[in-house]
Parts: sequence; structure tokens; C-alpha cells
Amino acid sequence: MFCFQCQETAGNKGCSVVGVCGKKPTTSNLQDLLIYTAKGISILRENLSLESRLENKELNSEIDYYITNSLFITITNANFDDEMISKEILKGLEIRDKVKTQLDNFGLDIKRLKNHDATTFTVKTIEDMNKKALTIGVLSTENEDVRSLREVITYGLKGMAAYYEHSVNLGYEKSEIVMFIEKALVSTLDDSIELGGLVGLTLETGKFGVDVMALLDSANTGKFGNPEITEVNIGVRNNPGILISGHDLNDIVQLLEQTEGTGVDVYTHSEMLPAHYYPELKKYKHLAGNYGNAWWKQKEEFETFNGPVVFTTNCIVPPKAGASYEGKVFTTNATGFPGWKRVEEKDGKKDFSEVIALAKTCKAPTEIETGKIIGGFAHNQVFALADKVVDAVKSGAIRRFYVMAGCDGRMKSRDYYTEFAANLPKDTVILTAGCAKYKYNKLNLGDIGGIPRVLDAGQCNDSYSLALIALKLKEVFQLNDINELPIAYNIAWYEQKAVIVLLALLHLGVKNIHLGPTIPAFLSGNVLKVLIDNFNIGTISTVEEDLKNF
Ligand code: FSO
Ligand code: SF4
Repeated sequence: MFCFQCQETAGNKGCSVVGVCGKKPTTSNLQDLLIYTAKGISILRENLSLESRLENKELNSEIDYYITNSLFITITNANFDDEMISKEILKGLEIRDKVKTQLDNFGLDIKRLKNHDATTFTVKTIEDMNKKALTIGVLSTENEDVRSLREVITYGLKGMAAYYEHSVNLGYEKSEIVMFIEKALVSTLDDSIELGGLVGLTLETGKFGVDVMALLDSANTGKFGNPEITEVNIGVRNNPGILISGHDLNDIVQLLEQTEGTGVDVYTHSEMLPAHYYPELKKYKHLAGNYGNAWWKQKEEFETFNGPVVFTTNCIVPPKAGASYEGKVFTTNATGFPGWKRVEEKDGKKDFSEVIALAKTCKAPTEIETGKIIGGFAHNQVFALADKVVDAVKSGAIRRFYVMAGCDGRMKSRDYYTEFAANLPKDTVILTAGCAKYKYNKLNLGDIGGIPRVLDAGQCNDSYSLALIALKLKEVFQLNDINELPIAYNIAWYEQKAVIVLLALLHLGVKNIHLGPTIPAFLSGNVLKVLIDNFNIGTISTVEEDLKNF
């Protein structure tokens, strides 16, 4: 195995023995081969125009879903289940045949990489797959800079695919996004594309990153209304509960529907917290609160929750041996863990009946904290407060905004973000999205004339809202450049969704982003230099230094 896609990669170089995340070498290899399978399908499929794809809508959706779901499965902490991943590889080979037939039917030829191994290889057993994987992994690209750009693009595509899948689950499709994913996947195998071309493709990935986040924003707000200011209880009630984690709002709405009137409460964990902000979700009286913190605290927090847990997406942390919650965790969508149960669809609906039945036999959650946190500051809500915000900026009551979006993680060095937030001057406001917020959303940083000093827009994909807010401020203050705004960017990254958010911000022209707690291991020296020269990307130092320099 070799994997360096996340912030916690071993020695900030790469995991080569076992993943810091707990990913076994076989799992890592199978994930590499799954991506390679998707690339093989893409080589064939990029020759099909949108019109020809849409001649068979059902097949089109099936293959679009396959491509995006395969990428999603390989995101950090999404799937640890070798059996499930190997089945997906075999399914991919079947899909590859279907696309070949489509090309034949349309009399189309293959423009790029005809007869490439990715379009012809076959495997049957997990052993075959492991063997094959060792020849096509990250290190099979020898040139360090080419490898770096190919991987930046691939990781951006993984994040894009995740957001696309959530949109599709809510009925919002846009095949143009999948067509771009395919084009980019093929390009990562195409030796005729040199560094300049790959840099261009990296920036184009950012453009489609904006598109996919916009699509997901319309899906979420179209289905559940615009997020509004909401106080979320962080204590517990006396009923048994189900804890739901991850980003998929289509799952939580179905769980809320199916638990209504059963005496079982629903609590959110980590990235599911923003579900509370949506009118069509918060209306459920048994949506009881948010339990715990960011993903990496789950090993302790699931112990005290007492009831079942549902993972709709990453981040899964492999449990300790003998964990009391073993047997109570369910996965769905792209997530998987060996031995854990699945929530599958029945008659077009997710079937949570087993989870609910199990919850009824469990004790109510043990309280680990009390109080409330406030959020719901996505674009629509902030625009509604625009006059107040603009006045506060004009009067000098708000001197600066700090975008502190992104992810949380296990590393001790991330305490930096708590300290940074706590020590910001009182006339500054933090704009946040993603699980990074757990580093400071319980600090009670107060408000400025009624505007809370931490404005939580939602999940990591809601960084899109933060971009819209910045663009709105630019318009109100009649500036020519988004970088003239009094906004500083201090972004924490962990996995590949943060990569697509970053590329999207670069596409929107945002400069001077500080990325931490470390610079990605997958950026080679030269690629990093391109980012510094063109976007002035930097990292973090000490809180003191950074408070002075930002
Ligand atoms: Fe966090 Fe995990 Fe949303 Fe990520 S729960 S780390 S960037 O999955 O996706 O912010
Ligand atoms: Fe290592 Fe991160 Fe890859 Fe896991 S996802 S194997 S921790 S680099």
C-alpha cells in the first residue's frame, strides 16, 4: 500500500505499512484498484456525448452513480470493508462491458488511451485484485510533480463525487459534472498531458467544485428550506436515541420520518449537526439535539451514547476491541466496515426498522455536556442580516472576518485553532463550515451587537455559502476584487472534501489562504511553489505570530 491523501498521513509523507486511519494494506490496495476500474470505464465513456448518454436515462444514472460512489468509497474513513470494495470492483468490470456495448451501438471510437490496460484488465478474486493493485497505485507515476498534480486532481474529484452523491440522493442530477470527473480521471492516466496541462486541469477541477457545491446547496435548500438561526441542544433527553453521523440529509429525513411517534429520539453527531438548521428537518420534535463533537471523538462518545449509530458518510474510526457499541453501528451509502450492519433500501426508501427496534432496547444517552450551540448562518440567513452586518463593518464594530472552515482531526497541533479563535480580538467574527468548528464552537465567544462571533454556515460543503457571503460583501462595498475584503482565511484540512473546497476557493480567486495544520504531503515542492506564486498559499505558525501577521 501507499497512501498520502489525508492530513494525518504517517510522518506527513505517506502510509506504507498500515494507515494511521486504521486502513489495512489490502483495503488500501483494493481502493486503488477501484479507482483504476473507474478510470477504465471513463476512458470508454468520455467518448459518449450527453445526448447519447441520455438516450438510456436509467443506465446513465446507474453509471454516473457507480463512478461517483467508487470515488466516495475511497475517501478517508469512508469504507474499511474489503468484501464490499471487491464486489464494487467486479461490478465495475460489468459496467465497463456495458459501456463497450454502448460505444459499439453508437459506432463510436475511443479518442484517448485506446487499448489501455484499465479498459481490458480482469480480476476475479481478492488475491488477484491485490496483486493487480500493486502495479497501478500512486507510486506508479514516477515523476514527483506529475504524481502530485494527478493526485491533487484525484482527491478533488473524490470530494466532488461525495457532494454529487448527496445531491443525487435528493433527486438533483447534473451529468455534466460526472462528464468532467471522467475527463479528469482519464487525464490522470494520459502521459501526453504535461505539467502545464495538469495545472490547468487542477484549476478546472475547482470550477466544477463550485458547481457541485451549488448543486448540493440547491438540493438541500430545495428539499428542506433555507437554514435559519437555530439553537441546538447539546444535552440529552430521557428517551432512547439513535445517533446519526455524516453528511447525507436524505438519510436523516427518512430516519426522522420513520422514528416519529416511536418514542425514540434522533441525535446528530459531527457533520450532521447542521441538519438542525433546516426548517423541514427541525420541525421534527424528536430531533433532540447534537451529541458530542467531531468525528475523531467517536470512540468515547459512542460508548456513552448507549443507542445505535448510523453512518451516512465518513468519518468512521475503527473501534477498540471490546467496544460496547459493537453490534450497534450501521452503515449506508458509500460507507462500510467489516461486520457492521447495513441500512439498505426497501421499496425505494431506506429501511431503518432494525435500527429503530434496536434503539428501543437501549438505555437513553448518558449526558456528557449541557447547554446550547447556535448555527444556521448559511447565505440566505446572512443576507437577511446583511444590513446589520454591513453597518457593523462600516461603524468599525466588526473589523475583520476569519474564515475558519474545514475539518477537525486528532492531532494535538490542532489545539492551535482553539487558541487562535479564543485569542482573536473581540471585534472580529469567525465564519465557519465543516467539522473544524468543534475546535471553538463551545467557547462562548459572545456577539457583536447581536451578531454571534462564530457564524456556522453548516457542513464542509456549505463553504459554498461562505463564498457567496464574501461575493455579496464585495458587491455591497463595491470592490473589484474579493481579496480587498477584510476577510482572512485560516483553513484546517483533513480529508479530500477539503481538497475540493480549497480548489473551489482558488477558482473563485481567493488568495492568501493559510492551510493547516500541515501542508499536504501530496504537494511536491514544485507544485507547492506554483500555489504560492499564483495564490500566495501559506500555512500556520504559532498563534501569537499568526494573530500579528494575518
Ligand atoms: Fe469532517 Fe470527516 Fe465534512 Fe470531512 S466529518 S472531516 S472534510 O468527513 O467532510 O468536515
Ligand atoms: Fe494514511 Fe490518511 Fe491514507 Fe489513511 S487515508 S492510509 S491515514 S494517508
